[in-house]
Amino acid sequence: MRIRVFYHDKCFDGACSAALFSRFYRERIRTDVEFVYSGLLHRAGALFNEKDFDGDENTIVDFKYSSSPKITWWFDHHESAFLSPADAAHFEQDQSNRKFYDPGFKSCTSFIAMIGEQRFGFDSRPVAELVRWADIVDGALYESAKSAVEMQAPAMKLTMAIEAIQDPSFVKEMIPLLATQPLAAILEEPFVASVLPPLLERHHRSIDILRQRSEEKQGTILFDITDLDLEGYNKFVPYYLHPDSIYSVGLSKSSFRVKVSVGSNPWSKREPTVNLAKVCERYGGGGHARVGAISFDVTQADAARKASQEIVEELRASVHD
Ligand SMILES: [Mn+2]
Repeated sequence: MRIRVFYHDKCFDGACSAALFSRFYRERIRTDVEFVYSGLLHRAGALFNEKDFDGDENTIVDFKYSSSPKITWWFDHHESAFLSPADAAHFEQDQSNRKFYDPGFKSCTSFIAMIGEQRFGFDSRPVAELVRWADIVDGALYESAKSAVEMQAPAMKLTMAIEAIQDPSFVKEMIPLLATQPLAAILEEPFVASVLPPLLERHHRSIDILRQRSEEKQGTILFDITDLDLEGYNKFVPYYLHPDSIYSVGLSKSSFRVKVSVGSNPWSKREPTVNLAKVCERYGGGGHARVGAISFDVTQADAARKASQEIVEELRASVHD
């Protein structure tokens, strides 16, 4: 029996969700299974390829809903979970008891742990460390911007590697370890340990670059690093550099997309009032109320820049100081 697990790629919670789902499935659904992992990324255009849903069961975790009959399990906690009202209606009518959605959860990992426990008798105690850190990382529950940027805890080093490493086999190799080993032990694995020093150096360089490139006005930071190979930078650096900010809007670029990242400062003394998922949805993106993103095709850099300008203006206009 082959179970294909689609997860939000380049995301700590996405990888942890895939790991926890696999452990849950093996312990509570059936033992004799082989898991095959496929990362999904937000991009301009179609997100899913029906022909990729080739497992005996196909699961999506921490990513948008698909109404394909081949998808048999789904867990998500993003506010923007449905690509269309038709998809939302399709989910509402689902009676399988295998598709679950709750945007109130800090991480999809903790959501899977709770559903597994309450509905399927799963014992989540052995994965308590994973669940706790998925909530901290995905819910931005760090005590300060400094602690979010300093990379002390093993989970933060793993997050940095998951977000920055381009080779798709890296996260797939890590997933089976995440729900079975302590996070500190995963750092010691040669395929992880070997990539950390250059990534830490790149992280420190990115702080210097963002210091030069970011500008804060009316509580809103704007920066453009599309000319640099920096996708996967730590998203808390802007708030570390501008502690009084409320929002940030950043433009970055990779081989297949130009990304507009829209976030709010988790340590701001002023409450953000704008729902950023809604703002991003207007441009075809999505996310959570306090952090979202929009992906443009790599040839649409001008449209991305225009969107970022409009969003910055909207956010600045909403801030009264
Ligand atoms: Mn998540």
